[in-house]
Amino acid sequence: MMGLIFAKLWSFFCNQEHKVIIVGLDNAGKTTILYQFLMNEVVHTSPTIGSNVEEIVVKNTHFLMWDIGGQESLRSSWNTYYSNTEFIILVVDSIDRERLAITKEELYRMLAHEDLRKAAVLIFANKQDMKGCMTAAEISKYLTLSSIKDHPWHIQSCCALTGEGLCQGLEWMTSRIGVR
Ligand code: G3D
Ligand code: MG
Repeated sequence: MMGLIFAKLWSFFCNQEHKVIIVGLDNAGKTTILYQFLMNEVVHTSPTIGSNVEEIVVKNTHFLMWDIGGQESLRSSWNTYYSNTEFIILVVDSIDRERLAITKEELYRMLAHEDLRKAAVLIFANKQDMKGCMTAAEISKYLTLSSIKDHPWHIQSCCALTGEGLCQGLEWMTSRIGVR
């Protein structure tokens, strides 16, 4: 049932041309979230186009996903994938308190980028099944999301292992499309 709704939402979303990039530190759960999308069989992957970049093409929609946990030297080329991005999905490991500062740094670096000025940001507070994890509210406060006025943003708690919360995240994204 859950899977069906998810597949419907996902295919609705994918039938339109909207570029989405999925970012987050390594181990945040990006690949697992992507796997949930792949299970709905409306997507296929193209070969890896870079050591830390994966491209997924669904009809005319391009999904570029990369880990921002790489070395500083690799990060400089990431912005070549920013142009025309409508949505940024930022995946946060809610148990990883130590590296939340790095995530914050990367978030604000992205938001300041010219090519991402029109992008809306969906933050997934992932791994909510883990004991002692930060809540979405705590992460929101730490990342000072309420200070972001020039980009639409939304934070959604989720568990990529079960798929819980992923639908709600996509729903927010589709609701944004109506606004534009
Ligand atoms: P990445 O692609 O962002 O680097 P992955 O991250 O998707 O590879 O996930 C990293 C690890 O976190 C994986 O564990 C994965 O199973 C786990 N993980 C992802 N999402 C969740 C979640 O919601 N809850 C829990 N408990 N674990 C999650 P392994 O052990 O395979 O490395
Ligand atoms: Mg990965």
